Amino acid sequence: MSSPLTLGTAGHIDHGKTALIRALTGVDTDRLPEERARGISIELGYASLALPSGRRLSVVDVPGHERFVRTMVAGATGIDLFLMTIAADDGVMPQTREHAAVLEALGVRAGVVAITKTDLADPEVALIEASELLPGSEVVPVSARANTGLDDLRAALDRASIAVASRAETTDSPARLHVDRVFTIRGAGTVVTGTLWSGAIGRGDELEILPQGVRVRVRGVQVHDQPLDRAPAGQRVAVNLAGTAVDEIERGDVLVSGDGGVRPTYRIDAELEFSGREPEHGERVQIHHGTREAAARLAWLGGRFWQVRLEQPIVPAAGDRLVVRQVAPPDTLGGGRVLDPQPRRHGPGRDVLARLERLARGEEAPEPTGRARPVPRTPSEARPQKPLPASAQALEQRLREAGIEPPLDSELDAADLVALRDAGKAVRVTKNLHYHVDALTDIRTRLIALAQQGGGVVTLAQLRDELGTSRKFAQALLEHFDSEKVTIRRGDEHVLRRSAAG
Ligand SMILES: Nc1nc2c(ncn2[C@@H]2O[C@H](COP(=O)(O)OP(=O)(O)OP(=O)(O)O)[C@@H](O)[C@H]2O)c(=O)[nH]1
Ligand SMILES: [Mg+2]
Repeated sequence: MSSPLTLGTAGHIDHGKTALIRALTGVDTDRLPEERARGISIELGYASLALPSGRRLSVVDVPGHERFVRTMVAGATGIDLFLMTIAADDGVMPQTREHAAVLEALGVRAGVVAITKTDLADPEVALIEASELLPGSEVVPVSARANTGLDDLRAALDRASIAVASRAETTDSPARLHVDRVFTIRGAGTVVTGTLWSGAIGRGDELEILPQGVRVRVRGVQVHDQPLDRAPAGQRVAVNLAGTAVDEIERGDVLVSGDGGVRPTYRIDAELEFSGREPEHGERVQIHHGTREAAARLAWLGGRFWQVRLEQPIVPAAGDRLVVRQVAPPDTLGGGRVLDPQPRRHGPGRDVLARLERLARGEEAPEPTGRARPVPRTPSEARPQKPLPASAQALEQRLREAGIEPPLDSELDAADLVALRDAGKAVRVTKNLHYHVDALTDIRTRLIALAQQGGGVVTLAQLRDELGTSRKFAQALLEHFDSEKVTIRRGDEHVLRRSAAG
């Protein structure tokens, strides 16, 4: 059997993507009542398409509306080939171009163009526009209404598939799935779906959800509603997870095997190309990676190289694709490739450029200075490690001894505090309160034990008594552990999350 591949639709609103997928597969991917009422796609839709050769494609049907381009990008990451629709009566329109730019940025070059609605208009002009926009792709006139051209389209998709190497050949590599949906099934629990980028996932696997770091076990795997022992990469997979609740995972998170090698990062060095306007140095943009979207500043390093400084962590590997979009008005600027997923913070320079050139050519290029660093959890922690000055060491000692009741930030030296935080020794708990990391770890253990004694629930008064401290400190700590997703607030109670219970 040929290897699994994923096909993504693309094209302007109302150009017949969903109608064409229904004509090809029998599946109406517009499932939401709002989609049916408005006659447009809003969310990603999924189907399975059998080709004449026997190959089966996982289909992701995307919305064309200009307000949902971000959803389109989330659906298009991880696809192997595209099905671009251009309506015969409308021709190339703004989102035809924008989706083409997204596909280009994602490096998805294989695909077929369908000129749709040929029962309404002569396809001639659209055919010419299509071959200008996507030279190198086969163009097939079709009509979902009159059921014409569908066999030609299936045959063209078979031809386009041959040229694509399936990701299933990467089964030896660690598993990585970028989550696009999370839901519960009665009796089964939490299910996540997404396109499996690499590796394989099977029942019993111990995996991790990043960036949260929640450990989960796989209860079952399905591909297009069929249970499998083990699903290889290159297709859409639904994974039933034990050890996590639905509210602990969202679109954009990444399910990885422990040896995945990928880590959350707030910074990457990338090779970028812009089809439209080139961004300014320091410009704030939207970065799309996998199914995640995060704001970032772009620092120009010279040539086509940029450092991307993110406001939210992403979980990339070298070689992953990125899409760069303008914040306002929203538009796709371009995209490119991750060269270094964990660089230090740096500007341009001859050594930097030489190293990035080597990485771009696929050569090894170790960083000049030591690279072993702890996983950065916050942008400030991601700064390079410097030895602590003596005054900061003294402050560390003071915080450690203060334990549950540290002094207010205003009583401390701000520079030393920042140095401690950067070194991972101090953790900000409220706007003006830092704890020593060891004290906080200890408190977390006691909080979890206390909650477990109380049937999974803890109150402010209970934590205050347990720690023998004041209401003020207990309150600050509970808010911190709520935000760290150890507990979740329900009225006056704080409920221990299953993932934290260990
Ligand atoms: N006459 C005719 N109408 C079509 C054809 N294909 C689609 N339509 C109609 O065009 C309208 C839009 O079709 P959809 O398939 O929902 O378009 P879409 O590209 O999925 O739209 P979005 O997902 O919202 O971007 C619907 O009313 C369809 O019935 C066709 O081949 N011929
Ligand atoms: Mg649609």
